[in-house]
This record gives sequence, structure tokens and C-alpha cells, in this order.
Amino acid sequence: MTQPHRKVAVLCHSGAGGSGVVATELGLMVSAAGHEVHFVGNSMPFRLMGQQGGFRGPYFHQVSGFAYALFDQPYPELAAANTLTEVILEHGVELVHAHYAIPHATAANHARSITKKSRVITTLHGTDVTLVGAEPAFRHTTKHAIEHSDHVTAVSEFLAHQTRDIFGIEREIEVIHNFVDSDRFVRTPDPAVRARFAHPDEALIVHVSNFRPVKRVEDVVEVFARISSEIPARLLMIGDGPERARAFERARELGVIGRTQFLGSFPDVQTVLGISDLFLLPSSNESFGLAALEAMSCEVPVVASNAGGIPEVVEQGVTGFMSDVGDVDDMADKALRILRDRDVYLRMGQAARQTAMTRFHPRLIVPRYLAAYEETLRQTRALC
Ligand code: GMT
Repeated sequence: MTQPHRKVAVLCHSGAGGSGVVATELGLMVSAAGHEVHFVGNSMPFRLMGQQGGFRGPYFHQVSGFAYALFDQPYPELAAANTLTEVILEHGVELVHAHYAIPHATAANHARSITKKSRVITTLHGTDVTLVGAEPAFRHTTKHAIEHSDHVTAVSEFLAHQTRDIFGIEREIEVIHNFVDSDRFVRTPDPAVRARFAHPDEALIVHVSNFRPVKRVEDVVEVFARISSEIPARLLMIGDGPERARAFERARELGVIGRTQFLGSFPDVQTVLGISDLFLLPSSNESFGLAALEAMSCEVPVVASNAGGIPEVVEQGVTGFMSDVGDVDDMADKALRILRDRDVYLRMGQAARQTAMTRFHPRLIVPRYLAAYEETLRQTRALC
């Protein structure tokens, strides 16, 4: 049975963070499936840049800001709700998909009560619950946003449990894991690209994140320093954020700054993942670890912390290794086990790709979101 053509608004963070990446990749696929997709955000989501397909969309609507001297703080939720209201009314949007609880689910719920026209599906990504939502300053508003969305999804079992535990919420939370486009995130052993970052005999180690404290980027440098004291290696640090300077300083102190490159953020991270040998993700908490999955799709084994939802993505000893949070010695030992033995390295890389293809492929995950959209709209009609 063919699905009806739907009009969907997607509200997400624009910067280089996992929730914005998932929102964008999903929105592009929903659009490619023939639906009309309207992204709404403070600026264009970084992975949407250059991806818009012309007059059929997806479209991007910038949230209108208003700086007023009396307001000593910006009011992002109100501004997003207002722009969203305009988009719903102008384009006949039936469903808003809010990625991240605060301020997006609150803004989407707000726009729904203004317009009385659209439904709200909220996807919880991680720190919206574990960090922002758990913070007393946002606890009640986050809980309300989750309870009053028409449908709620979480990107891992871990996050669904955390949400229930932290807020005492009993409503259904559907777990829909993140996905990776395995056609784009693929091994591309281009010697010219690789030569830009490493000599042929060096192991190329990579970390991608938004360099927030939860990512423990200093641990990345610590692990790398231990690896590079044993074998020739280079480290690529991709992304940017508040802990970048600290990581840079640690690399200098440990004497590995000459073998470390801080590349900043860029959308086609797959080019670098496709020539890398090992991915490090030593986070103190991680609801899923999308960056690790993108690496796995490129046949890159992962060494990560055994935290949050990471064990739902990385299989211990099969697609990589996990260690206790902060145990940089163990992480380095495990990384060396992979990098010193070509058979282990190849076997893990292939298993990682296989996992990405068989458990986290868009053809498995995107239809689940489309089904959630239809179910949410069907229940709406039943309520009317
Ligand atoms: O913390 C980040 O890396 C960004 C954050 C976000 O919401 O933008 O990522 C969260 O969502 C990603 C996509 O669902 C998950 O893969 C990350 O694990 C999650 N981050 C944390 O839980 C720390």
C-alpha cells in the first residue's frame, strides 16, 4: 500500500551534534521518500548544507530572532514556537518532529496548542534527558514536554530507561536506534587522502565529537599518547567545542602535539573516517554514540567506554572494545591489540561494517519513523 504524501516540520539543533545529524539525515530520507519536509532552526543544520533538492524541498526556515533590551536572556523556545506556527499555518504541516526535548519539544507543543493543527513526535537524543533534563532548572519543563508530545521515541534502550527513571514517566517511549547511510559511510582507501594525514606506516586514529565535557576529549589524547609511545601513529580530532583548548594543551604536555591534528568541524566526515584505522570514544556517558556507528560503517573498529547506550552499538571483542570510563591504560591496551594484529583489525572492521549494514541501515530504521508518523496521525484522527 502506498503511503500518503505528508507535510512534516523538523525542529532541530543546527550545529555539529548528533541530534542535528540524525534529524537532518532522517529529514532528507523522508523527503526522498516523497514527503514534504520543512526544517526549522536557528541556522541551517550543517549536514543540510548543499543537500537541498530544489523546489520540492526539503525547505529550511530560519527562526526569527528578536533582541530587546528588556529581555536579559534570549527566549529560544518562544521564537522557535512562533516560526513553527507560521510554517504550520502557511504550509499545512500535519506533523512536527522535534529532535531534543528542550527547547524543541516544548516549542513544538506550544505551536500545536496555538495552531490546533499539527501533531508532535519527539525524539530524545541523550543529554536532553541525562544532562539538561536532569538539571533542576529544566526538570519540570522537560518532563512536561515529553509527557505532552503525541509520540515519543528514544535512540536507545538505555535512554528510554533513563527517561523513565529520571522523570518517573510511565508513557510509552518507542526505541528507534540511530542509523547510518552505509552507501556514503564506506571504506575509501584513497592513498592521496590518507597521505594528507599520515605516513603509510602510521596508524590513523580518529575522534569526532562536539568536545563537551561528557566526551572526555583529554582521555582521547591520553589514550593516543600511550598508543604512539608503542607504534607509529597519528591522531585526528574532528569537531569543536568547549574542551578543545584543554585537549590541545594536554597533547602539548604529553608531547604528541606534532602527531595530532585538530581539524574543526566539517560536514563530509565520511571522507576521513573512510581512511582511518581506529575510532576512540571515551565518553563519560553516551546515549547511543552515532559517531562510532558512522566509523563502524567505514570498517573502523571502535575503542570506547562502557557507558550508557554504547553497548547497544559496539559489541565487546567483535566490533571493538569497551573499557571502564576513564581507564585510559586499558583503552590503550585494547587499541594496541587491534592495531598490532592485522587479522584482528580486519576482522573487527568487517564485523563493524556488517553490524552497521544489518542492524542500523536506513532501510530498517527510516520505515519505523514513517510508521510512527502514520500511527501518530491515525490516533489524531481517532481523537477528532
Ligand atoms: O552529545 C553529543 O554528542 C550531541 C548530542 C546531541 O543531541 O546533539 O548527541 C546525543 O545524540 C546523538 C544522536 O542521537 C547520540 O548518538 C549521542 O550519543 C548523544 N550524546 C550523548 O548522549 C552524550
